[in-house]
Amino acid sequence: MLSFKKSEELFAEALKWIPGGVNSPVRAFRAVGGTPFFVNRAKGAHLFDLDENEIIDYVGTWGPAILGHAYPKIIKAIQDAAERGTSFGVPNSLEVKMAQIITRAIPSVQKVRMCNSGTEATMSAIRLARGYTRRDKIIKFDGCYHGHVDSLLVKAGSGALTFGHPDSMGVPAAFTQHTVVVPFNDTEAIQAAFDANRGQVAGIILEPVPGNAGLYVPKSGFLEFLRKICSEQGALLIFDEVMTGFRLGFGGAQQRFGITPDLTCFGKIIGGGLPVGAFGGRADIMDQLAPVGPVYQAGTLSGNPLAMAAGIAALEELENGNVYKSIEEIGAALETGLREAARSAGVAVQFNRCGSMFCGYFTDRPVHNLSDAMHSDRTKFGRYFHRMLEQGIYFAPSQFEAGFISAAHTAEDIEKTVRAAREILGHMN
Ligand code: HOZ
Repeated sequence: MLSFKKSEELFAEALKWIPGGVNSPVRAFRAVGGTPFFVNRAKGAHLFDLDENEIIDYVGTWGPAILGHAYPKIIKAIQDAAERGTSFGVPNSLEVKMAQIITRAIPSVQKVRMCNSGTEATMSAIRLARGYTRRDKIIKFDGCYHGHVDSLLVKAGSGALTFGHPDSMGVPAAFTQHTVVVPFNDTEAIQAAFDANRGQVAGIILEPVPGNAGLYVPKSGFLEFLRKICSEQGALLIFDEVMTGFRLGFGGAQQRFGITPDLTCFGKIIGGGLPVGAFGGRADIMDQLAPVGPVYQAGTLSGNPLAMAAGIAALEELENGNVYKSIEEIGAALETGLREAARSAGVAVQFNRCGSMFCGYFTDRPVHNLSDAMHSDRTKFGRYFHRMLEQGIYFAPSQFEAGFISAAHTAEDIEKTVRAAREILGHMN
């Protein structure tokens, strides 16, 4: 059983100077109790904390680390770029190269604008959709999380849901009056939302595979329905692929499900672990952005050379390597092992997986949307989380987050994880 003594001491210190001791709420372990560990270094699929514990990591810095931590080609690219300067505030050639890779990978993206986080990407895409359509209403799904954008912090997932504040204080009601929230996988609710807001809907924004209330997948025909109704109603279909982009395949969820959105938001993997975001789509829509068009969007560090270099190194590796086949296989092995561990222990678990993203819910009912996810026994999840961590296995510290597999996870990592789960679940009922 691992001890986290040094981390506990440092967290006590952090609490004095940083709100909640963390720079992003989901890191604080509040949903599962206890205190977070501090990472000293990371390599491949493993984290090494202050106490020198070696921990198998299924969070992967919340998505970016698809190749594993400290990937040599990414580190080298960052070092080389840093030698030439860390920020210019004028165009650099890496921005063009990044745009070429993204547009080649994702045919729906004809032009792309870089920014600095997924939040900036979704915020800007929403503004652009409103500017392009000259309409105000946005439809979103409960449990989907699109960063901490004012107008989208309504029935949101991730930390907002984990801490019981899916509607944040500090967001004036006027800022969310144009946000219409519907349940995921519910075509009737969407039809009703369009009927009630005829000619006013600028777009629908969604995570095509929602990964911020755990993980559930779109039912057959659901994404096709969204595409069709948006086209019929003159609204834009906006895919938030901050998590799924370049993860569920080189072409993201849109390639996996064969759907063409009008706009797509990116982040995480395209920065190779450095802060980044991007949004792109049809050229006629993107050309509404300043300086060409009337929709303003900007950023001092947008297209930052270090983030571009790291992201390009990651994307080139993904484009040329065997990563997607390998993480699909690792994901399948983890799913088979954990399902079997739960079954033999007699613990009801719904294991949802899409490629290298997964979530186990402690419930006997299938999970297709937020209200299903809410049936999970979160006390059980918390116990399971801590027992696994004590064995050196780190899942996201909340029932309402997805797990991530990287190409660096080995068969040995999976075996160790399944063995620990079998033992722990066996003592859970
Ligand atoms: N999208 C991540 C959570 N699902 C972000 C992590 C964070 O909020 O720190």
